[in-house]
Amino acid sequence: MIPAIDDSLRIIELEQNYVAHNYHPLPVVLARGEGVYLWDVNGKRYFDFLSAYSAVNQGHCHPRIIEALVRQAQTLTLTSRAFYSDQLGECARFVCDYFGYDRVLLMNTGAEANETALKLVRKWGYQVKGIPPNEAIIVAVQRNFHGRTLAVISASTDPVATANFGPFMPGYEVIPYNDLKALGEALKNPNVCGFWVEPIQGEAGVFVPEDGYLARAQELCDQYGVLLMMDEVQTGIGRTGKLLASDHENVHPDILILGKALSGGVYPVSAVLASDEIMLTIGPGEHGSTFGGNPLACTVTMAALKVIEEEKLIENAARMGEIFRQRMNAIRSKTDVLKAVRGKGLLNAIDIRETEDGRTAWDLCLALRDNGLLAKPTHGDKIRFAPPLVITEEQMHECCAIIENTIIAFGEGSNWPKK
Ligand code: IF1
Repeated sequence: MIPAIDDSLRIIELEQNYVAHNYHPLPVVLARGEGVYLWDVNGKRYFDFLSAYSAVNQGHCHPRIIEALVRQAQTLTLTSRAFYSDQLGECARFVCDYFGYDRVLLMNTGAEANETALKLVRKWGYQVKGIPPNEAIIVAVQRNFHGRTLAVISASTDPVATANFGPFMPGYEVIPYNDLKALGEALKNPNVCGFWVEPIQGEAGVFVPEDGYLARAQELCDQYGVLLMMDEVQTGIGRTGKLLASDHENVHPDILILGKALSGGVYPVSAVLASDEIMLTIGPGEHGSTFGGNPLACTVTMAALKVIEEEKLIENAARMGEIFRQRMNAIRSKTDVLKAVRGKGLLNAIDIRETEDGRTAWDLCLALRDNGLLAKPTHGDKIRFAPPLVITEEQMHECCAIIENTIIAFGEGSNWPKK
């Protein structure tokens, strides 16, 4: 049923008036989701090509995950870690077997999981590698994104993320991404305990490093006795057409950082996985969280990971991603709007040329919205395309047609000089 009056403007105004202005949302007010679809308050249906920044890989309101959530919510939600719960051990074993690690530490958000990894790698650096007290260095890369907390943004090179939030945490060395020579140099410092990196840089605009970068980085880390800390919060759980993006190069990170789709976007669950040698450097009272590893999180996580496997979402992401990039590349000859197409699996981005009359990627996203597809621009000229991994081939072709038609119409009237 379509309501008589469009409530969107009132709802947007409410947010404007009462919510901190820490986001700039696309003007669409969503009220319901199912699989690849979202509906706004007026009942208009959209394809979701953001998936809540890759958290909803299993699709919106997946019935199996929601069933697990409701069942556990009616049984036991939170005990704190002061006591044992009947879900945590089982979930931990399931997650460790699933990803091939000895131990897991469960937290809630991606930023917290990264914070956890930072503490863990320092602890290991002092206790196992023998770095002198307070001298530990973590190597990070330019244009990284690992979340919003102070320790995390202390390694950021994005002025928007850092301006007026100092003083920052010391102990980082920041090197260029996709630069093995710089990495080899940085790791020579004996006080380096960890190399902290995303296998594909999401926030930077889906920047895929050269083939072999991750595998060679792992070799260098092994050579210098440094832990490879892989942030797969955005790239993990099938998104790139493998369980982990690291799997494209058969890399097994020393510390694996997960979040988002670990719970199918149903509940905040994040995790750090590592070997006994690394994880057991942290003892009772040294790290934790009231909600981390709670029974609800555990039940939801197991259900969400089973869906990935049972519905073969990894294979589907690989196949649908091929279709998407092939079709997007094919229209580059028909329009000057599309400057570049990048990505792996269903983590993709395009770069947009601003039109002569000054319309940008933001305006293109508004047009896509009007045509029934939701995506978000970033860094002015980039648009990320990351639908839920449950998208069917037929839906993917329908979506590609929407994107192609919208892009071609967008460029009409503009007469760029030929490159
Ligand atoms: C926002 C991007 C996506 C992440 C990686 C940790 C976190 C994230 C690799 C933190 C979070 C988000 C959150 C988001 C925008 C966003 C994002 F644009 F920044 F790149 F996904 F596309 N590591 N990514 O990508 O996880 O604490 O948020 O649970 O709104 O800030 P979190």
